[in-house]
Amino acid sequence: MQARSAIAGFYGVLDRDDEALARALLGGGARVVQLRLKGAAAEDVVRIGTWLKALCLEHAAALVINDRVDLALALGAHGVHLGQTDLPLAAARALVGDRMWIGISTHDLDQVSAAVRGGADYLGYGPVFATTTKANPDPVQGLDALAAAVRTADEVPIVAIGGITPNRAGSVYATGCAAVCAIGAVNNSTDPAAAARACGPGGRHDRAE
Ligand code: TZP
Ligand code: MG
Repeated sequence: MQARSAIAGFYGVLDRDDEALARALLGGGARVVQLRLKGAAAEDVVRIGTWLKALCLEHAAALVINDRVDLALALGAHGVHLGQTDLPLAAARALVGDRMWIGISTHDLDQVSAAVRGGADYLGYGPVFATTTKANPDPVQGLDALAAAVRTADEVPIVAIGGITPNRAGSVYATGCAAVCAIGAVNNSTDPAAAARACGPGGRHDRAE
């Protein structure tokens, strides 16, 4: 699977041990699910990642592991997602080679340029809007900065993240980003599959919040 074809539309994040939520993300159109369990024990990430990988494969979707290259390798995940203070891109690439996508979180244009130069397979960019999901978030970037990031990244697909809701998704896609991630608005929804679908490229983006 190519990152450029999978990083498209709704990008799901599983942030808890919840198979029903994982099924809703995939049923709602996620082509990628990132397992993001901040502070979890390695054994829990591997246990949850094992059933999540099987579920992703059933849906022809990709599994990405947040933060931990070692656990991504142990799970045979499709990719690993690294922040600016995680293992540096070059060191991660030396470990995984071409076996795994490396996604890099970026928060300004210098970080975008550096990640592209370093050979990242895709980028996260944000927070586009204010978020309460992430501890100590970087400054809000806004839609114009997201559009500039998309231009800077050129062929490298960008996942927009941070404070995105179904009714904001249309303006986010209008920047040219490849994919949209919405954690709180989807995972805390009473109908996460419908919320995920509404954050996809074919979703309805005109609903009142
Ligand atoms: N990186 C930048 S913002 C963010 C991450 C992980 C959290 C996004 O969560 P939400 O609920 O979609 O704002
Ligand atoms: Mg990280």
